[in-house]
This record gives sequence, structure tokens and C-alpha cells, in this order.
Amino acid sequence: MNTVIDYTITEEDKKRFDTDGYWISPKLIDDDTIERLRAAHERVWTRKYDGFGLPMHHYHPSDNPLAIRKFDNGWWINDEVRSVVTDRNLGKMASELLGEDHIRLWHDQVIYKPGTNGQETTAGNVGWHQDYGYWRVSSTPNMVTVWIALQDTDLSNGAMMTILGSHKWGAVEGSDTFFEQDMGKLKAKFATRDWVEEPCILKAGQASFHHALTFHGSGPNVSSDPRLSVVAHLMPGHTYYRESRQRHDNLRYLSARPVPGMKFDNEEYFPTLYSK
Ligand SMILES: O=C(O)CCC(=O)C(=O)O
Repeated sequence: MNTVIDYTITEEDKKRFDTDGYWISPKLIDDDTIERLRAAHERVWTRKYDGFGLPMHHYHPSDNPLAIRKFDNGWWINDEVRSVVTDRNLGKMASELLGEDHIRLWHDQVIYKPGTNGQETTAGNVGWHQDYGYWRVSSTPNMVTVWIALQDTDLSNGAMMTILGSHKWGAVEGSDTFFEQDMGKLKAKFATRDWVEEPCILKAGQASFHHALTFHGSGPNVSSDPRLSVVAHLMPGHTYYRESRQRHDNLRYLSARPVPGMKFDNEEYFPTLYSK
């Protein structure tokens, strides 16, 4: 049983992804699943976990209720999240967009951006960054992030924005800036070429798929409700550890003493979503 609909990427979808660095999907999950994932959010933030494990990271500043919160690898501790981020049909779409035969999960995120109810604060911002800015240990930047909205999402509740075509800029130095919240300062740093911001306007259940080199970020959620999402970061099956000055916690799941060249193919930690 799949949680995600079976959608075949069209030539036009692929062209959009290749040209702009992102693509907006049709509604991928039904209303019941959306409700279950919203309930999953409530459970994980109160540390009610499925199974006996822990997530990879848990970022939840206790001193500011308006701060962005997130889990990495929510699939380790929540069954609903697992059913979506490991779904074969999600992998199939990624495979078609990236032109890769085999797709695995790199890791996931469960993200909660509180509503400020009109209060001005940058605490919920996600700074302009490239995902690959964090993933330089991966042998390929040909990876994709699937950001699934659990409510209608637009700029009023802090929709993610992408920079059109920025995936063609390559891996930009210092682009691991998710947690920096001064969007203007980051723009001044990175907007050395054509900087066209495009919001990802999504209905609940729709997803944006962005390339790992696409700059993206998000501003305040001034609505009165939190903005909830589940995010899957996906990689090709041939991805291996490329030596880099930067490290990533995924190296721990390769081996206690990982060496460059090792493939991220341990099913336990990097499950296959799709194989052609
Ligand atoms: O949730 C956001 O606003 C940004 C998320 C993000 O950076 C990502 O999914 O790669």
C-alpha cells in the first residue's frame, strides 16, 4: 500500500525542474494522510515516539516559542513520517526528475514554523542556503528535496522560496546557512548573479521538489497557525562518501571508521525508495 499517489513526471515537469531548479507537484497525499501527519507533528513535539529509538537531531529551542523547530530523521521515531518519506512513488518521481535509476533516502526533516499572529520576528526564518552546502560528503549534488505541505502554504504563513535557476551556480562556498536568519544579509552575500525569488505556493498535500544546489529559504509565518511540513532528502543509489573538509552525521551510519569511496547503501539507514 502506497501513501503517496503514483504520478508519472511529464516532459514539461522535467523541463521545469531542469530550468528553474524546482518543480511543484500535484497533491500527493490524501486528506486522511495529511491529518495523520499533522497528528504525528503533535506527537513528536511532545516526545511521544513510535518504537524505542531517537531521531538523529532534535532542534527545538525552549527559550523562544516562535523559533523554527525541526527533527532530522523523524522516520526513526514516527510511523506516519516513515510511510511517506520511504514511499516508492516519491522515489519514482525523484528518479524521473533526476534521471537516476535508483533512489535512496539521505535523511528526512519534520519542520514546524510557529505562527507569530502578526508579531514581527525573524526567529522562524530559514536562511537562504543550498542543501548541498551541508552535504559535501556526498559524491553527487544530483539530489532532491521533497517538501510536503500539511496545510495550504503561501507567503503569509512562511512559504519556502527558491531562487530561480540557482542550481546552475554549482556548490557555492559558505552556503550552509539554514540557521542564519537575516535574509537581507544572506542575499547580499549570495546574490552575485540574477537573483529571482519565487515562492512555492502549495495546497495541503502538494510538494515542492528542489535540486540540492537550488538556493532556498523562508521568511516569517505571520498567521496564527503553525506551518507544518515533512521533508524527504533523496539521493541516487550510487552515492558514496566523497572526501571533504566538511563532515556530515550520515558518515556515522556508514561505519565507525568510514573511508572515502564507501557507498551510502546501508538499507538500515539509507532505505531504497525506488529501483527502476
Ligand atoms: O522549511 C523551510 O522553510 C525550509 C526547508 C528547507 O530548507 C529544506 O527543506 O531543504
